[in-house]
Amino acid sequence: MKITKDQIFDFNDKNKSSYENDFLNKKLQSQGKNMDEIIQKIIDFQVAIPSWALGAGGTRFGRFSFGGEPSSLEQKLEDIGLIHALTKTAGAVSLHIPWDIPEDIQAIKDIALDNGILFDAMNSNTFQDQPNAKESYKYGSLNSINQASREYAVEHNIEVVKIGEKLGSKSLTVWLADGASFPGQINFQKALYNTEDSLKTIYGNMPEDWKLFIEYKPYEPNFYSTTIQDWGTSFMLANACGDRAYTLVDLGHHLPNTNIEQIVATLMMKGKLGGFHFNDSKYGDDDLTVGAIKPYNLFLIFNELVYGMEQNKHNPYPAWMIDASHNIKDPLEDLIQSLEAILIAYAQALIVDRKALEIAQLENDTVTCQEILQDAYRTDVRGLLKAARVQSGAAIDPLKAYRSFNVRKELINERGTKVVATGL
Ligand code: LRH
Ligand code: MN
Ligand code: MN
Repeated sequence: MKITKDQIFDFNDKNKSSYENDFLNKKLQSQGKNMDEIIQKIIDFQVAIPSWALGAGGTRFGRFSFGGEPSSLEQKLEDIGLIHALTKTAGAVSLHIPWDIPEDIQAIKDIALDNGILFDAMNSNTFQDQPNAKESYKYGSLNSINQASREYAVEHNIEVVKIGEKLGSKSLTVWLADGASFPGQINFQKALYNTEDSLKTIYGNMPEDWKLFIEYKPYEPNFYSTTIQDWGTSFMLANACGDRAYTLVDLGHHLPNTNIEQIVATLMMKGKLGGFHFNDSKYGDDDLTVGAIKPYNLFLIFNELVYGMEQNKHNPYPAWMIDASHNIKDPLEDLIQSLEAILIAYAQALIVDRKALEIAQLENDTVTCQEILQDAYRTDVRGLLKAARVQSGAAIDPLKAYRSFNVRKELINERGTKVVATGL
């Protein structure tokens, strides 16, 4: 299935009555802000869709298929193409190898090009043993005490970079499940030493224009210790690797109540925030729809991201990706909801009156500081998103358009009801 420009145009024509930005425009002008520049920033914001989020996810207790899910990489790219046609915000894919090994590279590149999709960071996978694996990752991969497993994991990462090079990707994300489930199981220092050594080898084998993103996570699947458990460990490893190695923040990878916005600020000040995985959580790494649980928190994080993007020019423009998955919603609708939440938080952060905030901070006027942030957060910015969408050729209301075009029904007609998607 493909959504045409004409379909979007007709939809927007029928739904155009629904936005009005005059009041907000006046308010922004009084702060010396240009609304058109803000709208352009919203248009420019592109978020990669991971290849593993397009089928219904599951838990270790079960998985409930949705019907019409993609069963090949080609179909996954087509699904991202649908989301991108509706939103014009999903112009990139992040591949997980070996879940999505492209067999015919040129064919994959052609489909991506046809759908306006770029290849963002490649993800390696050393947390599962694949059929016919020569070495096992049962007791770790890059951190392993077993040299053969370590080398096997390093080789896999180098292989992933080679595939990425053919596709036009420019970065590798490494997330390691490596750790221990019981005290005494591993030697912390040796595990960290091996991890650093392995990452340096991977880094040394990357092309000079590639970046390495090191993702951290406090627990799961290991429940006693994880070798790269927090941003500090990731930051330290990135520094050990070199200038093109960075920390990657996944919103779900923090212990409850961690101040993620402060982590973002710290990393950006040091020029080391490379990548970002969006999701939301109530308990752990729940991978829920972005903004579904803690939207104010998401806004506070974006507030630091926007500040960092303006102030810390030595920090590269971060690679954005949605890393969400669950087992009850239509995955495409869920991704559209996530994109909406991301853009809302971004737009709210863009309209923060930064000059007034700086003055209030200088005067130690805590109440005004809080008022300024909450004023932005409490502003309905959905009209800005709609204006951005009309300009970029996206559907003014992507979710409504998705339903009115009967996308899921069409996909089920094309692909059937019983499809097994690859991935988590
Ligand atoms: C680990 C993680 C990481 C993986 C993805 C499937 O929890 O966030 O980014 O690649 O999930
Ligand atoms: Mn992640
Ligand atoms: Mn995760």
